[in-house]
Amino acid sequence: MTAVSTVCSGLSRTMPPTEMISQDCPSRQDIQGSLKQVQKLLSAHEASYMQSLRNLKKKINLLQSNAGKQTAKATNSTCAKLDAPINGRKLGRSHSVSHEVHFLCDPGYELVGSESRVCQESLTWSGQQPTCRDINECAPSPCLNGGTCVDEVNQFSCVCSKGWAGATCQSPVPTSTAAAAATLPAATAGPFVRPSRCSLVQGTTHCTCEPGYTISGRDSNTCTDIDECELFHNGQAGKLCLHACINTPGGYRCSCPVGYNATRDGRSCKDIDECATRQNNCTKDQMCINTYGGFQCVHVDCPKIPNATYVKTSPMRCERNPCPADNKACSQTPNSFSYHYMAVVSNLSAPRVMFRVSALRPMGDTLRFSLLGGRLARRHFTVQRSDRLTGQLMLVSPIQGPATLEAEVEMSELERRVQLGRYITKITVFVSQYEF
Ligand SMILES: [Ca+2]
Ligand SMILES: [Ca+2]
Repeated sequence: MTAVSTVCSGLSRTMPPTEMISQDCPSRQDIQGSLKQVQKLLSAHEASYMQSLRNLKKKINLLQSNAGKQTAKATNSTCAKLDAPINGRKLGRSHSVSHEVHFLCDPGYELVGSESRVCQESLTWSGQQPTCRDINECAPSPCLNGGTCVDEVNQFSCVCSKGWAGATCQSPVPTSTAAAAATLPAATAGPFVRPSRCSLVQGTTHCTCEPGYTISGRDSNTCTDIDECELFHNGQAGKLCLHACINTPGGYRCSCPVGYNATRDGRSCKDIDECATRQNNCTKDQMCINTYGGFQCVHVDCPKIPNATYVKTSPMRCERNPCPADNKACSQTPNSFSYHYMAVVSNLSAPRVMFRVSALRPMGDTLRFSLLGGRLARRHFTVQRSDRLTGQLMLVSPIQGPATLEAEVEMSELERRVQLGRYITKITVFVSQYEF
């Protein structure tokens, strides 16, 4: 009855005073009608309340079972211990489910097999155990004039055939059977041309040159410099220098672009790590990212998005402040933004995995991974799922440097197709000008 009286007085209260005079309290029929409406309203409320309760119960059950699984995992959910490859290293100590280990080889060795392996839910490792294979420095056939190449760790040596000497068997050996020596005057001057040394042996003249020179043409009195750069330029033997070759009188040398140092063998170039050696001008609030041939100073500013505010929780991460209750616009904005920077060389072969995004403690029944970002990112990248909790950013076509590309991977959590959370990972890829 209280409901009825409330309806009656409620009606009276909202009536303008002029109408109150002309209208009495509602009839019995009106009251019954109103009562039915209130009952309907109540049962609708009751149903929705019960539904919320059921949903809440389900979520609590889900959380409980997840927590249970995690305690179970914590006790015995590690993959078998992995060893570092011989002549290499293993990065990452955790052998728990969804953790990753990475493998590196010592200088002079190259990795064969999986660069990284993930401990899967089945308690087995993904991929293949890698090995470190000695890089074959003899592959470009560096020994000249029939010399035999001997591959050593991080270098090579040449066993020269008879009559040749030098690091790459580039120099003819003067004949030792000289009976009498006579030096003839040089026909032409200049550092690339030298007089030959001729000896008279049993009535025949034999002429030889200094290392790095050779007798060209019919004039046995003149030695000309061997242009090693030209000789190896397009030959099947491969390139003498990783970058530029400079011919010098009696030899050659390799040069590297700015930002690289020559390696010990003088033929390759190694990036200078400006970030580790303080050869950078990044300010205090910037981070130095070493790139091939250079470096980048980066600074993360949290995004400004309507209806939400973000705060930096680490130099590379912004998290959303809690949304006010019932603010749907806020709850649909991303929960967090993470920033990652990568340096790669130009023309890196594809397909390959560039980056992985994993959910540690996912909510809801479904995880979805997708690639956001512009046309350029879509031309070179795609996002794939690698296991239930992990999405990976794949390079699908090689990138010609120099270039800077940005890709955004979105991970969303859903429960019965309703979005619970969104997490954005922004990956910036610095591509070098050269393929090293
Ligand atoms: Ca030369
Ligand atoms: Ca660098």
